[in-house]
Amino acid sequence: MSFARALARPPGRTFADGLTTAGLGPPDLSVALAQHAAYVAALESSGVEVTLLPPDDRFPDSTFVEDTAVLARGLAVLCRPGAPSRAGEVEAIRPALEAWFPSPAFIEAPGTVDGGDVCEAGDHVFIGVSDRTNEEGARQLAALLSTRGLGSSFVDVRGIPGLLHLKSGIAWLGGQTLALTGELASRPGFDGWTALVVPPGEEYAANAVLVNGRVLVAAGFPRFEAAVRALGLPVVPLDMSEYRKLDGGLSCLSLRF
Ligand code: CIR
Repeated sequence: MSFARALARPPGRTFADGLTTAGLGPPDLSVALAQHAAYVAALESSGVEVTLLPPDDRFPDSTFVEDTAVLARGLAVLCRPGAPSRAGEVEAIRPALEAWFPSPAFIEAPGTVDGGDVCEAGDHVFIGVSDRTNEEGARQLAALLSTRGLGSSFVDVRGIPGLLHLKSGIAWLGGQTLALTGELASRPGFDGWTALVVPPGEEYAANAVLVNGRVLVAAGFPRFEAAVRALGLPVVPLDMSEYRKLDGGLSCLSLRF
């Protein structure tokens, strides 16, 4: 996917209070900040101009900016996060987004959408129905995307252990190729797509990001990394240990457009 810009927000001092199911212990803020800086540098060296927003201690999960909006083909949809503690993040990021998207659309109640449940794959968008994104929110989003010529389909990801959002288990790798965890690959909805199934034990690596011809991947998953390289795609491994402790991945840390 080709991106000129991205928004990102380093974690704030309350980061360790973020939502989590990972059971990996509390994150270390100074390590997280260093990992964030490396992530931003990787985007910049991939040709993306990154606007860094100030840390926002009011919202422990606010570094996961991806969940606040869906940006596609000049359209910005401000989300309605499924977790009550994250609701205020949308208003907090709205002015920064409006600098680029002056007339955003909105997900309206009772719909909920987390951006992490939305996977753009060329002309198609997969929308995960999860514990955070409900069917009403998914329907509203699909209608908005269709105004930009984007087709969409829903993938029910509820009940998959360890999978917070759709994009915790899927990445678009260009053309018709998707990286998919085994669990997700076995769900309906991917007919006609070529699946690169993430090796068992390396599921966390499925949350990779294709940026201007390179793939940002979480470091420490050698079989997945080799499989992506075998597709002819350059790989940029990034240490994500502290974000993983809060159920977060690479895609969550930026809004790309
Ligand atoms: C949460 O539970 O909302 C955060 N701790 C993690 C959000 C990760 N975001 C994403 O996968 N897009």
